Parts: sequence; structure tokens; C-alpha cells
Amino acid sequence: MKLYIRPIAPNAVKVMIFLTELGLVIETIDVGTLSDDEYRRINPLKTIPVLETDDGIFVTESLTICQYLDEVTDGTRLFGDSLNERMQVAMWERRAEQLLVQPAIEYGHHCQPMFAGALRQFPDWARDHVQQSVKMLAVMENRLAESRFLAADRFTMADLTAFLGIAGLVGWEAIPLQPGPALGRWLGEVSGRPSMAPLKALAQQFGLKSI
Ligand SMILES: N[C@@H](CCC(=O)N[C@@H](CS)C(=O)NCC(=O)O)C(=O)O
Repeated sequence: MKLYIRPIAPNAVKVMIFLTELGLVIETIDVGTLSDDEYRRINPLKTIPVLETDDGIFVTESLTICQYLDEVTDGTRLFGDSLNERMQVAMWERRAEQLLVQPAIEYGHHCQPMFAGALRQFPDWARDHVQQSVKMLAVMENRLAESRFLAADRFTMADLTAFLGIAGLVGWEAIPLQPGPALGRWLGEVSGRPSMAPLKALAQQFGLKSI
């Protein structure tokens, strides 16, 4: 297998964290070294990450790539083992993506000067939109008061996505992060995982606050 990335792209970092959690090491290729035609051949949308499987299939979408890697690796699944666990992971992962990751991305795009030339910015809309994340953090506080991690008593894909979203919100200083005891405990536990090193490197490279 080969993973096509750019070293400073958040969605590539997500897959790198996932690989470390699985204990997998695979060849990575910076798409900056490819010609335009080669990049288009592996993904006509020209986005990364892209996974090239041993069967020669190109898989895009970071979540789908993580699902594939989980399926082809022996051991406990980060997407859940039993039906109930898989449903919990899917539910919390989707909430985390929609209520933390997406508002963080929109906040960055609409409020940060570095994106001013790339799109028409609506900062007031983004500041309203990010209030969904405040609600989600309150829901997480309650959940984490009764469960060690979001979807199970162990780290899963749901925790990975939620942590990435919160890291984005903190990095852009989109909301004041005032975690209660349960969320604070979870943030400390997830942040301390060795797999999170590329996320910290990303924040440092952009000069952003990190958790
Ligand atoms: N939904 C896609 C989003 C992929 C995406 O937008 N990736 C960004 C980097 S995080 C990208 O490729 N931007 C263009 C580029 O860097 O060439 C995923 O989860 O993989």
C-alpha cells in the first residue's frame, strides 16, 4: 500500500494518526513530487489523502481510507467490533465531524486572513455556525462523565475525529475552550497519545495554539 499526502494537510494527518494507532507503517508519497497528470490519475478531484491499495485501487476520503486500513488489519477495530460498538462509533464520529470538524474548517476559511483570497468570507456566519461546537462540547462533557471514551471504553475513530475538530477550534481560537472535569480528563488522555505527534507538528508549523 502507498499513501499520497501533503505533509501539512489536516486530512492526511488524520490518516497518519490512524496508521500509528494501528501500528502500521506504509510508504508515503508527497503529491508535490507528482506531475499534474499523475496527480489527476490517482484522484481526479486533486485532493489528498489518497491510498493506493495492493490491488492497485485508489481510495480517497480520509474516513474511507481509515475504514479500509481498519478492515485489512488484524486485531481490535478502531471502527468498533460488535454491532452496538460499530453503531456508537459511527454515531459519535458523524457528530464529531459535523459539529466540531466542519465548523472549525468553516471558521478558518471565513475568519482567517490567509484564506481571504481563496473565497468570499462571511465571518459573522462562521462565528454563529461555530456555536454548534459549544453545544457539542457540553454533550461530550456529559457523555465522558459516564464513559472513558466517546463510543466505548477504549479509543476509537470517534475520539480521533472529535480531537481533530477540537484541535482545529483551539488552533483558530474559534471558541473559548473551558472544559469540565470529564472533557478535561479526556483531552489530556487523547492529547498524550504518541499517535498525536503529527497534529502537534502541524499546529507548530502554522504557529497555532495546540491542546
Ligand atoms: N473530504 C476529503 C477532503 C480532502 C481535502 O480537501 N484535502 C485537502 C487537504 S486537507 C486538499 O487536498 N487540498 C488540496 C491540496 O492540498 O492539493 C477527505 O476527508 O479526505
